[in-house]
Amino acid sequence: MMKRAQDSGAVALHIHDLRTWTEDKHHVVDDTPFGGGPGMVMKPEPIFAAVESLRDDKSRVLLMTPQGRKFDQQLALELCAVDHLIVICGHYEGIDHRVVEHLVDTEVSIGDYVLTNGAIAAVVLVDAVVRLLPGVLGHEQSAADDSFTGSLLEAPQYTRPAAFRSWKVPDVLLSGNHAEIAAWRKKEAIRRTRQNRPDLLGDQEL
Ligand code: JFB
Repeated sequence: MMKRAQDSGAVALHIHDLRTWTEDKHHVVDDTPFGGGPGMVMKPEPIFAAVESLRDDKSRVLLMTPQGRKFDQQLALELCAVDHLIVICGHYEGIDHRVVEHLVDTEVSIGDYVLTNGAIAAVVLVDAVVRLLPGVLGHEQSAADDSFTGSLLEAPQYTRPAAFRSWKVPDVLLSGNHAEIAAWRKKEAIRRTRQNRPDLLGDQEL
């Protein structure tokens, strides 16, 4: 998807090594934390130099961090309308907080689990945003139909064969009755959402 999006001109992706913006012989980007504690913290100077050399007035600066705003489809839709995203991917235990306070527009977390570095999270964010760009998916209706754009999970899907190891595809899907199929899908979507993601149904808790 990313390759085709780039080839079609829908998006350009550039990956930068922060060490490019260091001035010391060993290209050091981290240091020990003030006040003590385990691990290393990313120094502010290379990050400020990198972002200030890359940004323009249409840029939005994101920082991948476990402390960020939870990434969801709503944020993906918001970000796909931005001309230029700069995604800072940290490593180590953390990042000098002056970066957060004076450089970053939005701190983003892809979920409540702990990764080893921000680049893994950035791949997830970029994938979710790029597939929303005009012309990337090809079949334009699907992005709008997806789970989470509405408030229900998608209904189960089946393809041939109609019987596999004695497990049969629901008769209604073979009936050709489009109104009945739509009603069945809605019922199954609600069932699945109640089972796997009751939080999406809100207070009614069906
Ligand atoms: C993102 C990261 C680390 C501090 C740092 C940079 N959902 C997510 N979980 N973990 C990350 C994330 C996002 N987005 C994440 C950037 C960095 C984790 N680390 C490692 C681990 C624990 N505490 C460094």
